[in-house]
Amino acid sequence: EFGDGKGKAERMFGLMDVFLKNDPITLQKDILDHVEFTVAKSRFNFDDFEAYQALAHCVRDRLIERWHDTQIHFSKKDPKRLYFLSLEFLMGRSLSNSVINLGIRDQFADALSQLGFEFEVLAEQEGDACLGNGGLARLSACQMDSLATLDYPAIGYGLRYQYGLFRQVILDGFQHEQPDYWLNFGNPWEIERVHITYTVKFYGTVTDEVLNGEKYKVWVPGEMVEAVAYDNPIPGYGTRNTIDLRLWAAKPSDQHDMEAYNTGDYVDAVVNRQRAESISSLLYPDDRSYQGKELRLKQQYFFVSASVQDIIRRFKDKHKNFDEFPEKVALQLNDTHPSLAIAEVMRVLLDEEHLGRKRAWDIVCKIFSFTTHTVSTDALEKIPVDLMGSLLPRHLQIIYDINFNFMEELKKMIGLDYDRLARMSIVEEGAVKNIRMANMSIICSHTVNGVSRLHSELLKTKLFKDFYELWPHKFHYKTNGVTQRRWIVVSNPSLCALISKWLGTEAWIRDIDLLIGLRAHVTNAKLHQEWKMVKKVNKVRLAEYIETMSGLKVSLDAMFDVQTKRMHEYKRQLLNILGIIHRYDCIKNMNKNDRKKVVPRVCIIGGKAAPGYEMAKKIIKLCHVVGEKINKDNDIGDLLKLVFIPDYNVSVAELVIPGADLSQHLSTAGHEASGTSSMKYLMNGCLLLATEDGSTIEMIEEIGKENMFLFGAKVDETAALREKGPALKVPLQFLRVVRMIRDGHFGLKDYFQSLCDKIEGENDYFLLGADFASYLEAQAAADKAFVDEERWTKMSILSAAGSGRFSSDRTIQEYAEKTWRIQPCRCNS
Ligand code: H53
Repeated sequence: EFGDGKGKAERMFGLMDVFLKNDPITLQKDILDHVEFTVAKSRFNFDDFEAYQALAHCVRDRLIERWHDTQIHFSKKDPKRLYFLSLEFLMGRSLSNSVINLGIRDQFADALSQLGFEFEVLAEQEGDACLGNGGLARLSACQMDSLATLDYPAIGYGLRYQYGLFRQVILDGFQHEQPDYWLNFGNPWEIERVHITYTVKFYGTVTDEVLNGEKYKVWVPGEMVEAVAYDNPIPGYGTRNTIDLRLWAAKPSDQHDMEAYNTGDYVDAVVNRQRAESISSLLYPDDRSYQGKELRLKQQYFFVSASVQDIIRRFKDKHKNFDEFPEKVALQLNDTHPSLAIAEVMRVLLDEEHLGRKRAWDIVCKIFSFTTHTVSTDALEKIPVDLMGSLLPRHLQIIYDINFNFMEELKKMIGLDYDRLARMSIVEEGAVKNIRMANMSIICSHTVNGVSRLHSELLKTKLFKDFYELWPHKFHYKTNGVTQRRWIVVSNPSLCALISKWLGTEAWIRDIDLLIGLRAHVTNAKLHQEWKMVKKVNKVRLAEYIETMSGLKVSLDAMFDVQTKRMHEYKRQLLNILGIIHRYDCIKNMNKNDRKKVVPRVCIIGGKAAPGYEMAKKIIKLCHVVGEKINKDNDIGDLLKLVFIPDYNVSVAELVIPGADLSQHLSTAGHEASGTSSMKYLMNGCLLLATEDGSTIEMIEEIGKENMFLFGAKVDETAALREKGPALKVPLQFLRVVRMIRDGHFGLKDYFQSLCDKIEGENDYFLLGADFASYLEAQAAADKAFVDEERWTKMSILSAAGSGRFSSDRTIQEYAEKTWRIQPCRCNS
């Protein structure tokens, strides 16, 4: 890192000001230079993909320039930094987002058009970086964008998986998973740092050693792997600040298996070296179920160990001792996946820095904050003690030690309430002993955040009740948010232009609260006309996509009704499909006159199912068989269509969300911690049909009940409904549609029986039957509103106008001020 004071680097930088220019001639030359020398194609002959590669490198150069400036600035100022640890970052594409945040999109578009290329066409060439599963992972990506934009000195740490989330391919209506080898054509958005490597240790034994009369533990590892840094610059909008997302890749260590070489087992030793790389080879595709897999634990420790070494190295560059560590370092645990960082910091401070237990523990308690994303006990991570002991023997000792001390303290506070002590212990006793990662995270963090107000209430009253009663001050929430840069500016340029025009400023792109200004024009006929036009443009784009993908032509006059998210029973895609069957059934039974009153719908469903999640996969298949029947029924025509959009990912979302009229968020109340896709739809002026769950409850406060279609049991009603069991009344329409599936109306009678079994009678844990009537009412209300164009447009404008609270800028600001206690550090040069 660069030195203090007026070093050579600073003087040179001062002379050069902005190093790379962005006038059309420079840009064209730079693009052609990259065609010729980076892509190694002739500048007289290159195709769209090669042009994209060259363009990406050109943008990368500019990112690197600002990234350097920012790092130098941070290093000089030495502010308290936030280290954001997450096993998943769902970044999607980078090109458009980068040029927009750098403020040079138009310059690039002009330069390209003079070369005979269209910016949008080239942007389409880029593949998605899918290093995450769903909501949690995309949230990390949105938060990185906000951290950069708000000038916070932050670094994200994660894993550079070679295989991202599987590609979903639909064959005959069934989901198949294909590997996503996303690095095939290189990745211009990362910088490989061959010199930034750390050794990560695994297995082995722990011995005692004496140094200067003091006893220390020494971990003698059985395996060592190198972590190599890959830096991904994240540009802020309207600022030079460009922060770092540092992802680690596993490489064999030179120290690896020296013994094997010495004993002459050369071939085996080389093969073993190769195995080391498997640590960062793939992203686990199940986003909620935890299986005690060794490779997964290895991934977690690998990225945590490399990150902690990097953080401590950076701190020691500037400081002689650890006194100021808590004033300079905030470590954020994105769920429990990185929670081994707690034991790792403890280990380094104890065994390597020799700080002594009291000081080490004191530091640990001041630097960690933890955000949990789940509402269910089943989703909490547990690591079998045997696995932990074999892979990380020293960490297991440290965890036991933390737990012992905690239990002793706890006994003093609550007495010998053994049940409660057992519930709160980090170690779960039972046939298999487990380490409860959430308990460890709560005990060792100064703050525990939920992701919506309701979520936080559930944490306090259910999931972590014991801890809340002990430490009420630790429990907080920061309602999730999404970045308007990606979800309006990049994905909906027409809406972006319209908003700026009507607000008379582009400042809302950094200051989302300004969106509220749209309310002042909500009855303006001119705005209505333009607003409808924007929606139309986006619907055309989506309709074209549907046609190229499935061959299905859809009517633009129909309501585009969308549900896109991971497939989960609790998210109740099944409720949507049952509703569609009901609608189909009704239309079939109508006379010609009544049919004229039907609001035509294009129902769109998209989302991936975890490969081992059978029920979710059956729902996908059901969606296809129902779609096939409806779409082929000429008698129905444009009144109803059902489309499944395969391989839903960030770039598909960018296309689908702006084109939606209505979006559905159907989780059984109390099951969605927050939900973030609803925020993206809302910002795009899409109306919500939703249960009162997660962050929707807060949306009601911003948008008003009258501008949404709400339905279903509330969170405090679900338990009573479940208790009713067989006595629970479900509407006849519900029984009828389930019967249609059971009777083979859509084929595959036997295959769907188990699906039907799960939603009938006592088995209907997610209360589809109980909520069905109210769901249909909400759907009818949506139909009614849709035919009143003026009312619908007004509701749409009010949805977007009221979405400001759901920007990740607001979330990040709250975290920065209340949890991490960090200050902006703007690089002005
Ligand atoms: O995290 C989102 C929430 C959403 C929640 C989701 C999530 C995952 O994506 C994966 C695992 C997990 O436990 C939770 O389901 O409600 O909006 C971001 O906080």
